[in-house]
Amino acid sequence: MRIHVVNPNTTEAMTDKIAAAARAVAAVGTDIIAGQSPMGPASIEGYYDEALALPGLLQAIRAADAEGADGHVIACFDDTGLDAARAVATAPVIGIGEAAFHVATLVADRFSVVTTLSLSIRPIEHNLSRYGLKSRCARVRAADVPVLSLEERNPAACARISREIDAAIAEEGAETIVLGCAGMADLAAELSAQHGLPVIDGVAAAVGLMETLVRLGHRTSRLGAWRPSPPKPYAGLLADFAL
Ligand code: 5HY
Repeated sequence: MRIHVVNPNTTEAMTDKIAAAARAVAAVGTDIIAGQSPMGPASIEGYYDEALALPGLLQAIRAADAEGADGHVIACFDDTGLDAARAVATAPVIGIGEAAFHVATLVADRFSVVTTLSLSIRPIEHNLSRYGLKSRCARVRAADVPVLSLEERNPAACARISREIDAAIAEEGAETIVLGCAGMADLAAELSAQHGLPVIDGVAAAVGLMETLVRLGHRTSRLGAWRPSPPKPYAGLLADFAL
């Protein structure tokens, strides 16, 4: 099977890190097709970045879909454009946030999320509510590390994330931790060993779940809102995005 893993931001170093995390868990026979948005923000922190990451992300997903991808993984923790992507892609689509939450609930009754900036907390909380998982999340915390500070190995950023994990265990009794950024994908194993609890990376979780979806032959249902919009003209810069 061919799984398209797309980074909705435009930073190549993050795309490389995401691709490595996906390939590290992919089963034999699974090809990871790693890609990134051809336009938009270098990182996604908050609603404005998220909104302007959408055209490039959807363009990348429609292109990979036309090339026969068996599934799409959106590798940004706020599940950028997940509904729109599910509406237009013929193959199933999973966001790394949603995937990590579901995996967390399989190994713990309550989990905490450690994300980057406080700006990212509310979008993640909204997603938890939308997915019906708010009651299983003890708290969404921010380590106050910008996304792009995670491009390369950054001991100071790792130390801040680790401190938030200690606080999550001590203050809200977190039984497992979900890492709230694709840029943290390479930290899960060492943080889990260091803190003695499951630490979940969404990229790995999404690849595992997508392999199961494809193996079971499940695709996005077209009976609800996850179906293409009726064709109509688009004007201006987005003229080429008309369906
Ligand atoms: C991410 N932003 O996973 C999110 C994290 C965040 O560019 N990749 C990004 O802070 O929302």
